[in-house]
Amino acid sequence: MSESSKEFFPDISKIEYKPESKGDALSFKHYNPDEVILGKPMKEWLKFSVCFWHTFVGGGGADPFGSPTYIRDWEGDLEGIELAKRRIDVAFEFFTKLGIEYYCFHDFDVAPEGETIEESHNNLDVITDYLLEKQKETNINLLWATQNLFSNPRYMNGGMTNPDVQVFCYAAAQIQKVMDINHKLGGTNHVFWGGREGYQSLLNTEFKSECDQMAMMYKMAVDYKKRKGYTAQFLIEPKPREPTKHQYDYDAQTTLAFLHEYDLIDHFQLNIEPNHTTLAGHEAVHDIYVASLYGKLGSIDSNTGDILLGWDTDNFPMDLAQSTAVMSILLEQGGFVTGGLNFDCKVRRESVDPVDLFIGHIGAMDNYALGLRKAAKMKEEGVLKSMVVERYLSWETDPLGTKIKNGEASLEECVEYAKAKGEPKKTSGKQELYEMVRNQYLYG
Ligand code: XLS
Ligand code: NI
Ligand code: NI
Repeated sequence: MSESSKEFFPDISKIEYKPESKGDALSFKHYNPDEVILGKPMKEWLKFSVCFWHTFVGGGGADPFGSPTYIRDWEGDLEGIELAKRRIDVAFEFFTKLGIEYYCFHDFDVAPEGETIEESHNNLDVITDYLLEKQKETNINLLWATQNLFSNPRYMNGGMTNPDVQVFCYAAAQIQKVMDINHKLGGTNHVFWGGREGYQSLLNTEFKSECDQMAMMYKMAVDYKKRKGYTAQFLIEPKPREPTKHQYDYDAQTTLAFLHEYDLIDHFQLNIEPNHTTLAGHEAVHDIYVASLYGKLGSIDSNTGDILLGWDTDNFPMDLAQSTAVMSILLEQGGFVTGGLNFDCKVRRESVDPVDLFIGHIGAMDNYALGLRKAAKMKEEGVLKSMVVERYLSWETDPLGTKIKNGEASLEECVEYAKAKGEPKKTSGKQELYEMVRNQYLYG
């Protein structure tokens, strides 16, 4: 039964846009959902989503060195399905008060895993009936669902890439069920994140067989989707390591190469998480940029790492330079089609108050809204863009440049050209100038 009448954050009302309200943590200074920026309301450019796992399940702030630091009073002594429903009630109040219209989950974030596949499926059926009711009541929708193929000990050696076919088939049962419930809930994407799809030691690993297995699972999922007439967009979320030492979906370029290799490229897009990108040794927006350039940026797990900690710390994205860079890429590609900005973030273990959950999201939403405003101004004025165009101009103005690009030139022609022209002049890359101009937009 829905307990919708019960309020879990009685002291917090709907978060409003109050640009003048300095010092008030519970209002937006920059996020004005219906304000139109470059032809679209802010909420459409941003398509914010809350992740269920860090915000309503989590480990109470536990880390490898310490026990949980907080408990959520609303959980009381509840267990099983009752606890699951309570968390959903709290979550929908939270989404509504924040004005966030999408959410995401792993299968066993929202429903308890049973002793058998049948029992788990039954729990998911009960819970998704409940979620559907909530979605209808609030008009808050599912951005994506995914299967947890990493927490249960059975997956310690991988899910899709497990050496044991029995485990592979168990993973298939979860993937199929998530496809079914995602369809039932109208989810627009289905995410695959391979935390244990990789290896700890090459000594005991058949690398190529494992990648072949993963591709086969994807092919079967694509086939099932087609037969069922499902439409959710498949997304792979790259991450180079953690928990496994090496994960096969290392980064955007590696994942795209995998999809091409196995002829799956037309069926998938990418879900990019900046904290994974930095873990791969790239700067935070690198994978978002690469995915977008190849027409494969489906969705973003918006978060940020801590430069000194290095791991997937899932901090709320509060950095304006990063949000502006992300929004510049999104403006360039015309926004999201099926995806959005999902906050795959958790409050710090020291942030023990329930209100901190609101503050984390509000701060990050505002940071993205301001990033959108800055990026829109940069795009409209086109200063940085024209500097880059200028830098590559020879490829347009020199007839040989166009010929090479069109694949019509030979190596001999290039050599002749080099000889005729002699030593090229050194052209400054002007990085400092680019940084200065960018800063004028960010802080000017
Ligand atoms: C873990 C991932 C995970 C995915 C969904 O690092 O970010 O949370 O988003 O399985
Ligand atoms: Ni993620
Ligand atoms: Ni992550």
